[in-house]
Amino acid sequence: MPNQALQQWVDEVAAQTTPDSVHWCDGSDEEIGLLNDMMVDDGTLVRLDGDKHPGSYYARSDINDVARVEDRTFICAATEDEAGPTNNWMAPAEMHAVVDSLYDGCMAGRTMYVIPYLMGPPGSPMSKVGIEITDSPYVVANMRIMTRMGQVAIDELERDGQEGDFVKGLHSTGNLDPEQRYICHFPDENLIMSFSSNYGGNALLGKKCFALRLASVLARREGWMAEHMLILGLTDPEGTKTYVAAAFPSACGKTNLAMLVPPESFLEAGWSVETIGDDIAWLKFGEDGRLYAINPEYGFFGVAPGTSDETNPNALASCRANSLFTNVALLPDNTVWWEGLCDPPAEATDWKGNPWTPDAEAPAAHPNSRFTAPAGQCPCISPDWESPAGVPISAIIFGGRRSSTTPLVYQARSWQHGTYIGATMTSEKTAAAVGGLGELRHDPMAMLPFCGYHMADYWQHWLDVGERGGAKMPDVFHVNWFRRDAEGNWLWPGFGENMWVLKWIVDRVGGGGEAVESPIGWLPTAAAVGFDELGLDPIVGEALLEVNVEDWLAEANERAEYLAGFGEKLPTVLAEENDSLTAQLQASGDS
Ligand code: OXD
Ligand code: MN
Repeated sequence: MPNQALQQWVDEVAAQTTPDSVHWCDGSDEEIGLLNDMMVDDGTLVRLDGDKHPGSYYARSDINDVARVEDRTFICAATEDEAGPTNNWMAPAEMHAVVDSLYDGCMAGRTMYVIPYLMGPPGSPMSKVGIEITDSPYVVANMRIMTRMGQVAIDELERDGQEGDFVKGLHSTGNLDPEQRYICHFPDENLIMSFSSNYGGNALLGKKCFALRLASVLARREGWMAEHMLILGLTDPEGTKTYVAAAFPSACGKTNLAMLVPPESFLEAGWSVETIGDDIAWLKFGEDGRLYAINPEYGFFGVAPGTSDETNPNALASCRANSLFTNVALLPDNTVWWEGLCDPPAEATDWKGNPWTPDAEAPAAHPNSRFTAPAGQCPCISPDWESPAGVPISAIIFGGRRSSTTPLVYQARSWQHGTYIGATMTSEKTAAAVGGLGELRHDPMAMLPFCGYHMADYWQHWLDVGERGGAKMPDVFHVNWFRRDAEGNWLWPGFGENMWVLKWIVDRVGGGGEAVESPIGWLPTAAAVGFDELGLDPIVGEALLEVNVEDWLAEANERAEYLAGFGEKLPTVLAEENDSLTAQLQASGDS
């Protein structure tokens, strides 16, 4: 039986949206079987080949509904200052006046699904409950993969004895009109309202809306961190485990890094890599004063193009069965294909539903096409991935797509310096959000589209957490797999070979690893990151680790302007870190 607070909210929503019926999702196999059958019958889904993709389905979105819409995403905090300059803001009452009426009668002729879901492992003090109400069975099918759905969430509410303590998410497909598309967050009401989009990041409300935007607000209030980070575990040949978390902007390879297959030489030596999560980490202090992380999600919502047996065999194995594919290409034998998977098929139906052959100019799969796959199916999923206590984090890695300037890897001198590095991260834009592909933009801690409050307050929160953790805080690093030469060729092989960089990071947190000081932080020696074993041309090796004084002075100048844009709220230590970088660059240029 649902509790009173929950039943009351569901009744209110039903009275407003006037669905034909209300269905409480229990997350069972039987329930999803019936829903999938229904969606196959009405053409929402195509059932994929039962041998090659058992229990899996294919979907196409509306062609205008393929990515997150940052310009239509709002943080409706009480004041504009609370939302800060990086968020769209509207006062709660004003936004309610705009969006509430969109829901009047919007579910007429449809079924209203009530999805109780749990973010985090059952029984974890870090886990939290959400309820999503939606009129989209496609959203239900995705949420069932991405979250722990059903009684497990209701039980958790009861265990806490806080029956009203859930995040409300109200979603309707509306008519998919982009002009009516709104993704609204009301931090003071614990409420998300999403209208007119079925795209994952806009409609699966447990993910970006709850686990990052609203959770970041809760985290600040309650003294923890909600971050756009993968979590992975590395075991060295002696059997010592090191867990790291890494923040990269959307579609910059978090899923690939989280499931990395080490090169043969590492495997032979006894190294292994385990996945805990590929997108979101909630981090909290443990009793020993260290930061522990859980993955609040239950599945992967991964970018399909570029995923192959070479680049990420573990992701492919994860989505072989019981998965959902959206906006990839469909083959005549009811299997799926996307650019980069393998050689192009002779014929396919593209993501728009049109016939496609390899001489077509446009790709067969949308660049932001996705697979939704159960995390438990990942061959390298960690035995600790559902540990209620989480895993202790030894290193935090920032990264972005930078074709120039930023070296392969460097290490911050302190937590404060690391916070500065995260705060001033920039990356080239990807297809995960609408607009501006390839443009360089600031994406602090990879949280630009996901921080639910003032970005400068968020930086202060990082600094405060660092004060509290002191010497027990993780070491901080920055990586860039995407540096190119003058002809545009990648300098670094990436993928499995990123293990060389991870090994250096593990060595550094263990007190070893050769490093040299530079104005931007500690750099590895070429030998410490395997340039010899990789047979890299020394010129390429030098370019990968180069800190060009002129480029970096220009970078520091631009950063100074960016930071100044945050006005009075900017923590002064971040401006000081930037001044110190400039001074060190100037000194090194003079010598
Ligand atoms: C995602 C994103 O889908 O960051 O994870 O856009
Ligand atoms: Mn993401």
